[in-house]
Amino acid sequence: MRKLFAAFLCIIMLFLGGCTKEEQSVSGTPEDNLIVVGFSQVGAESEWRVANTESMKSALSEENGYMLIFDNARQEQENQIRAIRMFIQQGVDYIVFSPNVETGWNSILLEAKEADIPVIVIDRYIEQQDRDLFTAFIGADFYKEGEIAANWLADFLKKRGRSEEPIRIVHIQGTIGSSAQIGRTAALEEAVRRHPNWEIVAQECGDFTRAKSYEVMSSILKQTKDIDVVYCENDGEALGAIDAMEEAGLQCDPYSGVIVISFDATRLGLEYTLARKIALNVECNPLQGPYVDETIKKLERGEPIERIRYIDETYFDFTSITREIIDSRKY
Ligand code: GZL
Repeated sequence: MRKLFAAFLCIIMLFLGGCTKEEQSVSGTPEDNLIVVGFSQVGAESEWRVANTESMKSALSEENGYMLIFDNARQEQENQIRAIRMFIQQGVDYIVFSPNVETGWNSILLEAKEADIPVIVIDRYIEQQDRDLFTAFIGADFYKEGEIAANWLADFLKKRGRSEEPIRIVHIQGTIGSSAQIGRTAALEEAVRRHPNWEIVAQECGDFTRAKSYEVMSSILKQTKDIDVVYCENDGEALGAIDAMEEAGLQCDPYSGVIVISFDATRLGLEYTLARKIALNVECNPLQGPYVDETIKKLERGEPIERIRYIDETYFDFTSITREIIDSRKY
C-alpha cells in the first residue's frame, strides 16, 4: 500500500511540478510489487559521478523490480536534505544517498528512522552520532586510496634517486568536508609528516571539477613554477591542473617534468596516464548500483547484510596502463 501511495504522490508531484524533470524522474509504473527507492545524488560534477549515477539507475531499474525516484542535488547539502524529506513524505521503501559532505545529516536521518525507512549510504561516508541512523554503507576507503598514492610516490622517488632531495607538492583538494577529500588529504598529510624532505607548497580546493582546478592551479602558477608533484583528488582536477601547467609552459611527465597524481581512474583519466601526463591514477569504483541492488534484495528477504562494505579497488601508473585495459573499462 505504501508503494502505491508513494507512486500516486510521485505522479501528483510531477504533475504539479513539485520537482523539475531534470532533477527528478520517476522510472517504472506504480505496481504493488515494485520496490520504491528514493535516491539523492550529489550532482554531476565529474565523469566519476556520471558513471555512479548510471550504475545506480541501471541496477535500480523497473526490470530489476524497482521504481526509482532520482534527485540531483547539484552539490548542495540542503538540496539533499530537501529531497530526503520528500522521499519520507512519499513513503518510499528505501532511501539511498551519497552525502556531499560528512556532517549535518543526523536530524534528517532521524526523520527517516522515525518513518521506519531504511537508509543506505553510498560512495561517501557520514559522521554520525547514532549508530542506527543508516542501515548500510557501500563505498570506498578514501584514506587507503591516499596511502596507495603516497606509498607509490615514495617508491617512485626512491627508484629515481630522489628520496633525500626537497620535493615540492601542490595539493588540489576535493569538495571540502566530503569523506573523499578528508581521507585522501589525511593520507597525503601523514606521508608529508613521514618524509621531512616533502613539502606542500600550496593547498587549494578544486571541488572535484576541471574548471575550478584549472582556476586554482593557474593562480598557484603565478606564485611559483618550482613544483615537483601535483596531487589532485580526482581526474577532473588533474585534467584542469594539467591544462593550467601546460599553458604555463610546464611539462607533466614523471621522468622529465611534474609528477601528477590523480584518483578515480576514469577512462579519460587513464588516457592521460597512458600519455604519461598523469603518473599515477588510483581507482575509485563508481559501479555501486549492483551492490545496492543486492543489499536491498537481501533486506527484502530478511537476510543479514554487511553494514559497512568497502569496494575493492586498484591503481594504474604510467608503466602499467595499456590501451587494452582502457578499452576494457566500464567507465
Ligand atoms: C569518490 C567520489 C568523488 C570522486 C569524484 O567516491 O565521492 O566525488 O572521486 C567525485 O570524482 O566528484
